[in-house]
Amino acid sequence: MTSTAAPATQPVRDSTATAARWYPAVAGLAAACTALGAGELTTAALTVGGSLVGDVGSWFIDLAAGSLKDVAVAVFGRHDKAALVVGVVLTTLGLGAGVGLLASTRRWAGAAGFVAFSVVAAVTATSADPARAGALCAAAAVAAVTGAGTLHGLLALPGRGRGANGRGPAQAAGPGRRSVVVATAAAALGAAAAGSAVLVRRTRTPAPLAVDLPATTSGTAVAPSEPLAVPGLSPYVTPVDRFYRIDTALLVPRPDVRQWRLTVDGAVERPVTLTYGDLLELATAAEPVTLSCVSNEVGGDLVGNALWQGVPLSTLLERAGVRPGGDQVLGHSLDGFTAGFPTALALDGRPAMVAVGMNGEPLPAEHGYPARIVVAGLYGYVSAVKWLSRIELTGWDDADGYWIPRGWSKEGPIKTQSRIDVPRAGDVLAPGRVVVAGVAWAPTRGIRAVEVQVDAGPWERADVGAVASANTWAQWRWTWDAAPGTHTLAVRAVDGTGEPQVAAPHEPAPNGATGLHRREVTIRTAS
Ligand SMILES: Nc1nc2c(c(=O)[nH]1)N[C@H]1C(S)=C(S)[C@@H](COP(=O)(O)O)O[C@H]1N2
Ligand SMILES: [Mo]
Repeated sequence: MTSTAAPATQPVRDSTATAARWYPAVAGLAAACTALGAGELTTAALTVGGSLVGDVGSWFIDLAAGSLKDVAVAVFGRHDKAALVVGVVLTTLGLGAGVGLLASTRRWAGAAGFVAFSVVAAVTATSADPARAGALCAAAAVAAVTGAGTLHGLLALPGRGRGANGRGPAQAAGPGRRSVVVATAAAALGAAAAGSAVLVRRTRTPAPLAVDLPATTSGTAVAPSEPLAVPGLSPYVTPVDRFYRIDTALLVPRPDVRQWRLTVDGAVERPVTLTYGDLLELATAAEPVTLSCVSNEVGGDLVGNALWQGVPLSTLLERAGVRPGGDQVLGHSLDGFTAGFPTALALDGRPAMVAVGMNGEPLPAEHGYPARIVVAGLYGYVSAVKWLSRIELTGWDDADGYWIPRGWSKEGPIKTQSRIDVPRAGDVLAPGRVVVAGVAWAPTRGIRAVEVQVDAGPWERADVGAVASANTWAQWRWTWDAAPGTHTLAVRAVDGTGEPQVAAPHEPAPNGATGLHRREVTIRTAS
């Protein structure tokens, strides 16, 4: 084969020069890798469950939560959290590359860059997780020293200043192949350290205690009567693995329950402190309660019904003795989240408890292990504190929960809502008998009636399934004699007080969406 390539010398010199230009960026990136790894390993060694990267991410969540008002309660649901961690890591690597480039002309810039970056990381992480301030600052310092040292070493490698082949003139200033190999090794070492940190964290994380929930002696059993069974219809009790999850926690808190305590304090006669064992012993009440997120859109799935087992708040408040002025129950989470609601609602007879069980099992980590608050009829953001550590009694105006200064209403009663589960949007179905089914909820008020409308036709009564109590959603079903064409189905509910669901559309902010759920389906022409 005949080569038409240009003489080799010119391109080689060019690529050497390019490599020389980019080598400091590669070195900076590698140094950032070692800094990240060292920082993670340090937090993993010094704390249970801590992470420098995680807490920088948490700081970002708190920042974003204040500015993205419309979506913020829901936005940090699932995948976004992984994306956030990746974002923090990529930003760090990018900044590292930048510091490397700066340091190639001004040596001091390497150390200065890593120190400045670590100070920012320490400050932001500590503001998100003040309880771990010492460990986070130590980790940031270790990261700074490691990063600056690695960068300095990589930029000073003897291979630098000689051609890639080791024979070129010094002016070509390409990095030695060895430098690139060493930089790659440093990056790999950093990645390995970060990986080990994950393992260390996992081994240091205490496993949940294997406990049996006590037998329940009060409360409401889930209705034994047969629920509506329609393929695609939400089951009356939502299985734990299908229950929505919403919280601001980047890393799920996993406390050691042997050390964990719940305190009830503030405006009380006698502050009370309970261990997990104390709480389990008292947790003999069970109630099915439908929980919903204020960010749930009309037709959305941020709602679920579970059987919660726990200690009635009334029991705990009685023990502590609420003083005059203690008219807000403010729950505090281990991760700093707070939510508050009127004390009167904890004592008006509705299910309001510190729950330790969900659907007959101890609470899963994602849903608040070891204990959380559940109050029937209130959106989660004003009540359902997970990873509960403290119940503080305060004056109504003396403290606000996490979401209140971020633009959401101080009070959050759940609005009456209904949803079509089947048919699915866009379904193409045969004409004739079509089962339309879904759920409707108005916790504490209950559902009196559900009606379905096809196009601009009359509102038709649906069958409403049996419920265990007015605090849960109800399944509903309606049989439609469907004619060919494209049709829009709509649903509306009437609550137990006779009040119809609000039909006017409104976005979730600031206190819950309203509007009717509609679905467009196509019915085939009979063949
Ligand atoms: N610690 C903590 N508890 C929290 C939250 C949170 O961000 N942190 N979010 C609340 C919100 S907005 C809702 S809707 C419910 C959701 O509970 P779930 O994830 O068990 O469904 O938890 C509430 N409890
Ligand atoms: Mo929520």
